[in-house]
Amino acid sequence: MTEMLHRAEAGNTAQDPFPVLGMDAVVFAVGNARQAAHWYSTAFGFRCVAYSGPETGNRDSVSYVLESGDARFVVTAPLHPDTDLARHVAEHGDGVVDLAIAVPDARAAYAFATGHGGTGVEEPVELRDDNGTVVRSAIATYGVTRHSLVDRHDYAGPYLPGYTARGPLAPAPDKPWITGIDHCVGNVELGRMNEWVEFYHRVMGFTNMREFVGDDIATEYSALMSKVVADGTRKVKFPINEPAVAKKKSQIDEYLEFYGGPGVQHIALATDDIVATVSAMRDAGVEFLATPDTYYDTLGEWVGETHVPVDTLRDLKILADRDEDGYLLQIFTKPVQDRPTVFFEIIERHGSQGFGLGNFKALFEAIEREQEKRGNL
Ligand code: TYF
Ligand code: FE
Repeated sequence: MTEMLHRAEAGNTAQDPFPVLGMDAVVFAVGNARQAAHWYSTAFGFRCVAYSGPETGNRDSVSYVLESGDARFVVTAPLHPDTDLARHVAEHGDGVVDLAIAVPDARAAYAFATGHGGTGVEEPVELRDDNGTVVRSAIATYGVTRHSLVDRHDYAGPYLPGYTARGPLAPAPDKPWITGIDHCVGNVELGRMNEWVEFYHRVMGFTNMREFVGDDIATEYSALMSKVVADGTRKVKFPINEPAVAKKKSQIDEYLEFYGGPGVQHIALATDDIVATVSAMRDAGVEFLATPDTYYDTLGEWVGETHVPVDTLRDLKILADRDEDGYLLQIFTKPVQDRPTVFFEIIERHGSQGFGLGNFKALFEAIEREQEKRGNL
């Protein structure tokens, strides 16, 4: 397993050219926002906090805003076929349209990004209501995905002007199952990963994190290459995958085919109690990838002790990995819509700031078993 560990130097964070505060929201375009909001409530334990739709003067779309800990999801659906949002859903299926980033200054962030070759998709605007002002701008990233740059320090409303407060759609758990967004992963076309890594360096001042999946591993069995970029404070982490030419059809190619191009592959959600969270999600009907029992037979030898007994990890099919900084526990859902595109990861970190490189073989074999069932391997 150690041959999988590639370590490179992290970037210098002394002078941050593009300060960020964290993820602001993950915005999903969906076919039916009401049902998506209900599902993220009952199956992921999110709590509805805000709404926009015809009742609030929005004639074209419906949006629900959901929160769990520091994580915010927005699910948005079109009301009419002749809109960009409707065409987006028709072409790509349900998926992520915006990885919105909270910044201290949305004008400065936009100026930096567009001044370094980024494509602006929304000039800085001031959005105002009785609750204050939000300043927002947006730049394009891979595929038809955007990064909104959101400064809400002068705003007290539930989300954005135009949204009205709305209570839970289902009883929310007392203690959130999900505490935040750990990382957001993009899939790009064959041979384009380094261009997108370079994009995040140049346009947003991000630097590489040390873990990556190189050529050698890719052709051996992972069928993908991967590098991770992050802001200077490591609050926003974006791994980028590209397919690799390997023995089998890459899971990344399957995604690109069904999504109709590059896009967000998975959102990793942080938890501080993965056993309770995964148990609750399983009880609610969320399907996770299965890890064979043999994985757990040797787990103790290379991961050592974690605070969760191996038998519990085995029962719930939770994966574990360790590096010199500590360990992490993680698990992956199956795709959460009809198309084999977006899925989620649940992750609990204890020191390790990695991404589970030690699990890539077991994980990719599990993904390939699902690909095979779909006839896409
Ligand atoms: O985000 C990561 O890098 C890990 C591993 O298709 C991973 O979660 C990488 C690629 C992939 C699935 C998981
Ligand atoms: Fe991940």
